[in-house]
Amino acid sequence: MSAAEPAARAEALRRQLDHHNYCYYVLDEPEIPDAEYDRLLRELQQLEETHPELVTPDSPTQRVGARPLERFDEVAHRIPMLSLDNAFSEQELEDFDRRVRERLKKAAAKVVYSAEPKLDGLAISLRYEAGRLVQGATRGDGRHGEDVTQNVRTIPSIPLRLMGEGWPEVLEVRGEIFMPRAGFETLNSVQRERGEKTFVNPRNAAAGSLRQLDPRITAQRPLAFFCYGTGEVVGHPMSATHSGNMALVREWGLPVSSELAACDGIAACHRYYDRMGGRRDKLDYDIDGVVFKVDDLAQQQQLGFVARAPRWAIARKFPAQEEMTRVEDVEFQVGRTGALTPVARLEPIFVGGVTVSNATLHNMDEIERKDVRIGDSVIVRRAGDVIPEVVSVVRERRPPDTHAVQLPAHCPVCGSAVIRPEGEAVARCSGGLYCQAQRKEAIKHFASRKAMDIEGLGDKLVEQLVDQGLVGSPADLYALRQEQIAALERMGEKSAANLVAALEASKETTLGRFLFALGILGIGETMANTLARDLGSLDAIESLTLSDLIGVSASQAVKLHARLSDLDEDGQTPLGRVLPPADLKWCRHVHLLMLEERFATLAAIQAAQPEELANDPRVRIEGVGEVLSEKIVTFFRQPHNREVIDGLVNAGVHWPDPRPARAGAQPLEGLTFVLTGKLEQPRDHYKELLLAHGAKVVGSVSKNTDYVVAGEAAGSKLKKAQELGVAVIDEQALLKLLEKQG
Ligand code: I6G
Repeated sequence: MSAAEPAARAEALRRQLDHHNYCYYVLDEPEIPDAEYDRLLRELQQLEETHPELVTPDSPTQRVGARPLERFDEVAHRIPMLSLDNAFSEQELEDFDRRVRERLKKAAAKVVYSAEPKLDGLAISLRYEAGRLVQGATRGDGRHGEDVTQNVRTIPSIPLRLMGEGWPEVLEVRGEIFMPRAGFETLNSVQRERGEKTFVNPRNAAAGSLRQLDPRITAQRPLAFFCYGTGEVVGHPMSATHSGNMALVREWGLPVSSELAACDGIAACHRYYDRMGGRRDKLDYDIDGVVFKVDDLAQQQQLGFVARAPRWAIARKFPAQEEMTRVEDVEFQVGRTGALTPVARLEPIFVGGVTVSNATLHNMDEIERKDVRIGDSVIVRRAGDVIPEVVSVVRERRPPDTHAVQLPAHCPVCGSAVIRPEGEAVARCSGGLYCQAQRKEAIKHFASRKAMDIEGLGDKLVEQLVDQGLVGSPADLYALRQEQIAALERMGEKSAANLVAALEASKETTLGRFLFALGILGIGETMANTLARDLGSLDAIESLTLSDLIGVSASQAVKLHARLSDLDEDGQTPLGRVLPPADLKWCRHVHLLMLEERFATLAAIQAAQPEELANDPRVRIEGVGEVLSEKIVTFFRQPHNREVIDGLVNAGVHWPDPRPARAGAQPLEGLTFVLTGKLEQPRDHYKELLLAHGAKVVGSVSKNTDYVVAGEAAGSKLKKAQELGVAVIDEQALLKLLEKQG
């Protein structure tokens, strides 16, 4: 390479990397795979290592690197960072619009507003000089903030240099730094794994991450940025409207919300607010309202400011999703699988648009982790349709007379012992179907849409049937007589007849649905279908043994044999009672159970040759490991479960062979489908058809997907399929494909 070549190559690499960074973080439309990006970055790093004189401050290699600070310096904002007035009702927004029109002397005309969601993050000002990022500052008191330049440089969606050309000599942009929800969840699970403090919400996580003195910590946090306005601008006329300015900064590579829209008059603002409210929980980030701004900058100037807020903008807030209240008591609810869930009984509080008086505490580990005590003041969160939860305790408000939450020793519903295996977060009632709560939940699950799909058998009806002793297990449902049902509360002849017909119709099902309906711990809808497809019949599933599913290799068998030979037991001890040897990491209780299944006692094992202990599993089912194997086999060994299954089959529940084409090959075997968008028939219908033809149906698109079936309004999955070059077909094409296979 000549002397000029490394410099030219470094600049070319910087341009490419800036471009791909923009595609990935700002447009959310990557053009190259991550590995290719990493390769380019490595090449630039190596080049800069060999030629340190080529390193520029805005090189993508220089996002992180500065040393920790002792403290943040103060920054004076040349143009103050204002705050916003709030409107809490439609009327307050109407009043704002009336004031605007009156001041503009346009009382009879409509004003054009620019609208965008108000992100729940931290306000920031970014300063670019000659297109280079030179400063990032927090809002502070609006006149003085903190210099967090080192930290904002680590945020990938913030360009270190502006794109394109013709940008102002000085460009200050204002916006919000936030943490997307998915990043927040990942960050908290990492914090939890490391035994470190978790964050209460994405906003606190974003604030905590930005205010780190060590930029290397900020760099590891999934922060993002949206620009919502400009500050000082020198050497450029900019646009005559706010939306025009946002279009300009977007061209220069700064991220602007894709939700930014113009609203012609106040009625359009109300519609925008309602629409955004409906989508609030589906966005990737938390928002707490919508900001409306007079779009015309000359009009903005005419309107001016009052105190610290512009007269030309307002935030119409959504109902708060977090509020403070007091824990009056903690009770335990018993679920279908016997899991005890602690539920906080709260002093009623209006949050997320409804009055909440119960909130989940998930499990005992969560109670310990959050240190929740009865009598505490807590922050409760209710977002959308999600079950309200206790997020944290307000420790400063803890009164002296709080008391600890105790896990009950006995099930609050049936009195059976409560078991919490060591190291497990979930405590369970050991009562099984003897427990009314589990019975009710098991029957609700059995009847549910994705299981036996018994129309008209809702939760309230199940509760009545169980409470009145008419139904004790799912099999009893099919013995119900019309007059028994008609005599129940809120039932009549017609609804009873409908339910009897629905029960009759539900008898014709699929093996996958039937297995799912049984409610075996750990067997969700997908796994039930996999078992049905791979094993083909209920008989084959019922007769599975642990050694069919779990293997012990020859070398493992030698080690196991040596350790078990050391044990000095009475010769008759069932292996299931022997603890797995602590020095054999791979060996679990289930391996001993498996050997017990084959050898019956420890003495028999000790007498066997090591190679006799080794075995190959007969069936390998994707996703079935040691834990699930034990659950499946244990379920079918319980006499009461077999009774229920026999009862159901005797009542006439039946299904076609899930592998009708087994004699030949499964026509769609080996193909993976994703269903997305609005289809004319329910997705489950196609899912069952595809599974019956041997295909796999998964929820997300990857390079391993063969077909994406896209209906109306298909969104990100369709986009991803197009990016990855996965075949996209519509519903008609899918039907043709299925028809062709017969
Ligand atoms: O705090 C803010 C959030 C969002 C804002 C803002 C905004 O626009 C979408 N706009 C202004 C003008 C101000 N604060 C002062």
